[in-house]
Amino acid sequence: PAPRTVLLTGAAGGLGTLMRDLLPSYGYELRLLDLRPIEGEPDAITADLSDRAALREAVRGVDAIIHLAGISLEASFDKILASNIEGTYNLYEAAREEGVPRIVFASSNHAVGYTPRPEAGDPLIPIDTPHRPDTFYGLSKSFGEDLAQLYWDKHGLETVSVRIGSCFPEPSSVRMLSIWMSPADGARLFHAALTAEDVQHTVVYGSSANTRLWWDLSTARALGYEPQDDSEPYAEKIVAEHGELRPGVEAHAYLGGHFVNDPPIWPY
Ligand code: NAI
Ligand code: 15L
Repeated sequence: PAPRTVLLTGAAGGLGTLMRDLLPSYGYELRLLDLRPIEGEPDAITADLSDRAALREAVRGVDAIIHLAGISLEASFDKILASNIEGTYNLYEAAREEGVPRIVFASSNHAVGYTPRPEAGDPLIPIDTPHRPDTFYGLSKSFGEDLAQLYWDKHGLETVSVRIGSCFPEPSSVRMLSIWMSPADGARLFHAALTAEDVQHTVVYGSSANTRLWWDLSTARALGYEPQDDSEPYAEKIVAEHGELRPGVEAHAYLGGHFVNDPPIWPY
């Protein structure tokens, strides 16, 4: 049966807020969880991913989980370890113990961030390109994808790992013209990931059908995802402001963009 009650972790965040607006129209009843309280949502669960008892209770009885909670940019290894690596493990354990059948995991393009971006005319980046994290943050997403594979192989817990590009109301850089996922397409993709049959562990790129797309959306489309948006209408203004991506500039050379060379707190 199609999932109805869905736990949304990271519900206070940017993407969580967008999805709280968009997913109910697909018929889901969302249970919300975040470290931070959410204004206007008195029933939201305020809990840290380190709190195993709270997670066990939070996942009890849901049909699926969309796991967005975690640090969403580069940070010290210790912080990434606690929130993204141990936190994601704690959530998977709670789901396994409570028999939740499926998780949609917010992976990131930064799991493969050191992959050179395709030049015009090059083939699209395939989904089975090797992990090449560009940060400790990206490394935690590579870990999450492997954890998801383990929980499928060992426990039969299904996951769709979505390597999200940039999901914001509008693209704001030249790189984002290639990897942007409109919020409406994000909701379409999460809906497909929740409802497709027999996903086992499927990894997909998460973006709109951008004219300047860098990666192969076929595994996402195989779930039933039909993207409706394209960043190209924003291109003229963004390119006029920033210029096209330039050869020889490190931050322009890889999928991960500036994450390869300017994490804000490097060196650790
Ligand atoms: P965000 O930083 O706005 O939201 C993350 C939320 O997780 C925050 O509300 C935060 O309080 C919560 N959180 C952090 N650590 C926690 C912990 N230990 N326990 C409980 N809650 C915790 O990030 P955003 O942009 O909403 O991203 C959501 C997810 O999607 C993240 O996992 C991020 O890595 C991933 N992602 C997002 C992309 C985007 O374009 N927005 C791109 C690629 C991946
Ligand atoms: C991510 O993984 C981040 O969570 C998001 O804030 C953006 O920086 C995005 O990647 C990106 O690559 O633009």
